[in-house]
Amino acid sequence: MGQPQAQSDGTEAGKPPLRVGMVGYAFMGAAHSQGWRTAGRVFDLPLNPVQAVICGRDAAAVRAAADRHGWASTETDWRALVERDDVDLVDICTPGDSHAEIALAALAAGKHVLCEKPLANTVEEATSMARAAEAAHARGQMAMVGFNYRRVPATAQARRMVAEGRLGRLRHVRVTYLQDWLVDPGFPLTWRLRKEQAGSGSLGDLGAHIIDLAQYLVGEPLAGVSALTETFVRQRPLPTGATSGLSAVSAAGTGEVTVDDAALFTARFPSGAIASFEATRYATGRKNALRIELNGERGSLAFDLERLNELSFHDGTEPGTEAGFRRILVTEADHPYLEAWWPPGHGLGYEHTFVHQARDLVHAIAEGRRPEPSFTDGLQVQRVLAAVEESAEKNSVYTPIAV
Ligand code: SOE
Repeated sequence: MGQPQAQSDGTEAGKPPLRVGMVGYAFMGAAHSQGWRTAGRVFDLPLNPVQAVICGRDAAAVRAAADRHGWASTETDWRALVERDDVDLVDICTPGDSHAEIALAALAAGKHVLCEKPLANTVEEATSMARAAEAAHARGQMAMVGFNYRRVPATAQARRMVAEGRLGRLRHVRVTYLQDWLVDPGFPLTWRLRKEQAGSGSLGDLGAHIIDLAQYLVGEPLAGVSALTETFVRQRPLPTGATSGLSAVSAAGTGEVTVDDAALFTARFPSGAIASFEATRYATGRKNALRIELNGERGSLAFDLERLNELSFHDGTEPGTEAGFRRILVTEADHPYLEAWWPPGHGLGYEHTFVHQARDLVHAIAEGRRPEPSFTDGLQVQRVLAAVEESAEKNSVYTPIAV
């Protein structure tokens, strides 16, 4: 671990603060809270993240969230949070239908912004957000999208290896993101199943992650897609309002599911690699199985989020009699993000991706550097999501990604 001088609240003395205001306190709010709480305690950061205020509409619930996750104060109206003088950065952890409004207000109020994925519910919203963010970058305000899987040490190590040419020219990219929390048709109609709130279903929720991750690993944006989507269960019980993580309680009555349950598409990268993507919440037994494999002329790499401290690497330049996939344990101090953590072999988990995300954003802000993924990167993912929907509507017609 790093050796900063700790104060009684565990953060570092003598550094300028970065006062964070978070909107939303459910699953992603809890995950981002971990990130803000831990980043400055583990990494030697140029700014000291301070959990200034958390916002939610239910006063009692947001107070409980503040106590649980270490926030100093609460608000029940995000507009009040955005206007506060003691907030430098607004972290948006709400459903997609409020991302654009909050982000635009925060940027207009002079704040830095971190926004959960997908950036928005439509290309139109994402375009206005990217425009505002680019103008804000020029004023020294930074805006980043929360594609946290770039921050798994193993995926960052995979990016390094691709960039170093260890795989040579890429031919295939194979990506799946499989969950199963909708298999039960009695699972209630929560916000993730409503187009007006979530924008799309498994496509925006899971597909956005794998689109971003694949483009990040390959190092270029997708050129076009041919897609299929399906909604398997079209009516679901209405929820009572009580939700926790991905679970919820149902009440009497049913409502219509207005998003996709599964999305499949093939795609082309401009450099010639072809790709397949699959996102679903109906892969019985698969809880959070994000898997990616890259096959190049010189080698192959594979990653599985359920074994996130590992990479599989086949070095195609080794003699055939000795070659094969070997496991790289990504826990060495020289691996990305691991200089500040535990000795080799003492692995990390899901929550550490949010710590690394906070770390990277703090550095970008302090160094006046445009963070990655920027809102412009988020807009590009949004265009891929739109092209997938358009292609699926036209029975898999190849649909180029708009630029
Ligand atoms: C639900 O499918 C979910 O929580 C996503 O919303 C997250 O982005 C993903 O990381 C885990 O699964």
